[in-house]
Amino acid sequence: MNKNSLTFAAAIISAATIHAASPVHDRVLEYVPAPGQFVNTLPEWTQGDDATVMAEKAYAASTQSMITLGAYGGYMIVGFDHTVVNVDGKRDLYIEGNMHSGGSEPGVVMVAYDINDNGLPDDNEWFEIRGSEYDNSQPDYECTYYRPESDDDDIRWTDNQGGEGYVSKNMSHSQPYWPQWLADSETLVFRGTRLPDNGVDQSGQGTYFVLSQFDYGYADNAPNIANGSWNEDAKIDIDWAVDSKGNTVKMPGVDFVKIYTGVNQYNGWLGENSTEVCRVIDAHVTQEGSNPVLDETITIDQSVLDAFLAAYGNGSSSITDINNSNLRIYFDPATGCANFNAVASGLAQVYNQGGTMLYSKTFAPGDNSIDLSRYPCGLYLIHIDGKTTKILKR
Ligand SMILES: [Ca+2]
Ligand SMILES: [Ca+2]
Ligand SMILES: [Ca+2]
Ligand SMILES: [Ca+2]
Repeated sequence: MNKNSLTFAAAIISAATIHAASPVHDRVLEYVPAPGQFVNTLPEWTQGDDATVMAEKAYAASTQSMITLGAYGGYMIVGFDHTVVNVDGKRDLYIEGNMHSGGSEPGVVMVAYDINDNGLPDDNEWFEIRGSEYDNSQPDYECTYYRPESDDDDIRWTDNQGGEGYVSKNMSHSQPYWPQWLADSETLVFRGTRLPDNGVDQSGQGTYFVLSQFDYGYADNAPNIANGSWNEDAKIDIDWAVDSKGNTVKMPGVDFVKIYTGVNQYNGWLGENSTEVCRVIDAHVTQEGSNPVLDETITIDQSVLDAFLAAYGNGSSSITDINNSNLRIYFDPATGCANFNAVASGLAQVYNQGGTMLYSKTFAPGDNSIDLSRYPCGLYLIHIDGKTTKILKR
């Protein structure tokens, strides 16, 4: 059974238990900062702490004070004790940072719905939040940091765009900048979107940098509070989620949030641009502040969930590298058709498990349907241009 068929039963059980759901993230699944001047102090690493202990410390620090994500790419992944619902026309996630005027350090936000209900964010469950700088950003960016010979050395990085530089040690922070629980790794590699530089040297001499705020869609970018309330500019609308090609994805809600430092810039004595994160909060509350209260009257829109699962759910499968892109095929139980979107024309064939060909037809670029409505439920093999995947008719 999966959670999508258990919604009603779960609602009955949760009504009978004492604990109300919390709007604040209730765990940190991964904490992997890039090197930086607050790494090993926010939160503090002590001898013997491994990645599991540091994720627990990151949870405590993020809910009680703050954590650093270090330089470009450093990240954390959080989970909740409930699904944060995507409410139409409203921003759904409120992310606290330590932004003050002239000190924006934007973090890219990614969101995941636990499609396969395994309690973990799987690679194919993530979608990026398309913030205001999406079209000015470098996609598919990769940055590699090299462990220094000595803890006193600056930390060198290179990227996949021909760039290189250093995370420089400074006088104020003498501790190692390399995450000490990852001391066995010779390199740390981070991949994602690189946001445009937002630091401007007002002095012209590298002594006074102002880090300007982006319009919307990032963590640690806007002040937490505006006019005495949670700042709308520090909130994220799940409707901003896009797939890897930039197409809007209508998600029913979010079970996991990933935040990573999105700018790769060194700002004089301020040091590297590094995102800080505190609490990640379901914005649908009846009470804001330090003890927010979840609005439990808000529920997932079943039609949005059904459409999302039809497009991305368990019935879908994908074939990699057809005309240099992934081709996703999904079965729509309402029509009995297997649907896919092709970038070029080709040949589609369907076989049953006995090896009998049921269908063979050329297709055109764009949306295509293979009608399986007259065949029984079960597993089918689909060949697209000689490559094969399986699809489950339900
Ligand atoms: Ca929304
Ligand atoms: Ca999952
Ligand atoms: Ca910072
Ligand atoms: Ca900050």
